Amino acid sequence: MSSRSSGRFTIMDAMQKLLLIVVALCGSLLIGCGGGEVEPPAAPETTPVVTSATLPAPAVTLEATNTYIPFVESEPTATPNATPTLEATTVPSPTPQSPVASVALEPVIAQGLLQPTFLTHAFDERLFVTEQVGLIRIIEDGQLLETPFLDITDRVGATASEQGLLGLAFHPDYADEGAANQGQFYVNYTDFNGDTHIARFSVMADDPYRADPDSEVDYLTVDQPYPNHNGGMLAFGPDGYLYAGLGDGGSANDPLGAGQSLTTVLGKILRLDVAAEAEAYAIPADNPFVATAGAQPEIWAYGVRNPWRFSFDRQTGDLFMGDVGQNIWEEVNFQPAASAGGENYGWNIMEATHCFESETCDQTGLTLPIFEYQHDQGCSVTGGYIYRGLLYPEMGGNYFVADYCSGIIWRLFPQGGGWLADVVLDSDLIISSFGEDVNGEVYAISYGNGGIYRITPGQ
Ligand SMILES: [Ca+2]
Ligand SMILES: [Ca+2]
Repeated sequence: MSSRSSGRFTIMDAMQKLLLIVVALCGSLLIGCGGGEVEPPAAPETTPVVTSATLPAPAVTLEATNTYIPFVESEPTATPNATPTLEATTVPSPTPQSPVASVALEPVIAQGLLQPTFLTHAFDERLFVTEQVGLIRIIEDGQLLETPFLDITDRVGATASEQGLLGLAFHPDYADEGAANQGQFYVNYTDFNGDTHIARFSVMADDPYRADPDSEVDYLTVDQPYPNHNGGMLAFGPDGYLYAGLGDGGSANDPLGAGQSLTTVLGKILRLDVAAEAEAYAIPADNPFVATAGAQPEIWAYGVRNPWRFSFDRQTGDLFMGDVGQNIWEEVNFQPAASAGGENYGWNIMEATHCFESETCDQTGLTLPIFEYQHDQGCSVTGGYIYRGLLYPEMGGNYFVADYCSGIIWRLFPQGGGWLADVVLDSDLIISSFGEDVNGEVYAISYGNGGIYRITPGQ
């Protein structure tokens, strides 16, 4: 397949990349990385911080990046990689094919979206893309349709870089004629107060290209003490429950102690039964903390800082979760499909595999990541997908993850009880998210220039 390589790296390319990095660091969708924290004035801070006053408005970002022509270059396959392979306690099954050495990005649309944050499907060939301001757009046959699928800009607040319409999941029965949840989908957005909403909407009965903005059923509202670390991911697990990621509330260092506290839903992965009742969610009886006094029964796993993007392996049901680190380390976590929940992913005792701001720490009971990288390779991890698509069988079993600031894409592959991690592309995109279509093809979402790119094998 064609890559986006445009030949030699030129001064113009270098300048474009520098511009992109500056834009990325100065106020676009920064998912909780240390240098981009949007801090309240009174919050204690130990790290260099870009204050909200210095952040340009989103429109500035858009202008700056709309003129950008993406340059994506395949990595030489022989490039050595300094990233260590971390030992994992579990290796997913079945054993996949082989690790890919490089990937390329093939544009589906090269521009046109406004600050896209996520991509998914509704069990047909169309791609559904969220825009941060509060729109869901449809791409059909390579064309971005003009009329939005959903417009809730009247209730979505996106004044800070990590706010807005952040997540979307179609109910597994969305396309099932006569099912109770037919035509229903779920979104995660922040409102004008910055508070999180997980809400359900319904498609119009007579138009599969339009959803009804008045159909909202607000399932869960979560007070957000700080503008950043709002999580945002929604995904249905193989058990049919809706999983939602919530960050630690924000600021820096987890001032609320949310990650390690079971009394708050902040800093958690939640698991909700949205099918049992018509107008509210129910708590699955086997959620791990339903019998724990004082614990929020929605909690599935805890100890996360900002689990911006996670995904279920559509073949095995295993969970991969990127958790955005603070100043030094970014991480990817793995949860086997057989997990009963209750994992403690470590924050803020640890940042990835390192004791946080301490020489030593008690690691008892913590689940450590399968992959980490340092901030010399980026600033904010964008968790992706394990490839199970049809077009490129040679990519089967490879998990792709990126860094938001650097545009680097890594591939993880199980090997020898651990995970082989290598850079497979150093792109110039600001990758806000990955997405998966109905056939399992994987896409990179370019926040900066509003494009969607299919991941293909490299050359
Ligand atoms: Ca927050
Ligand atoms: Ca962790």
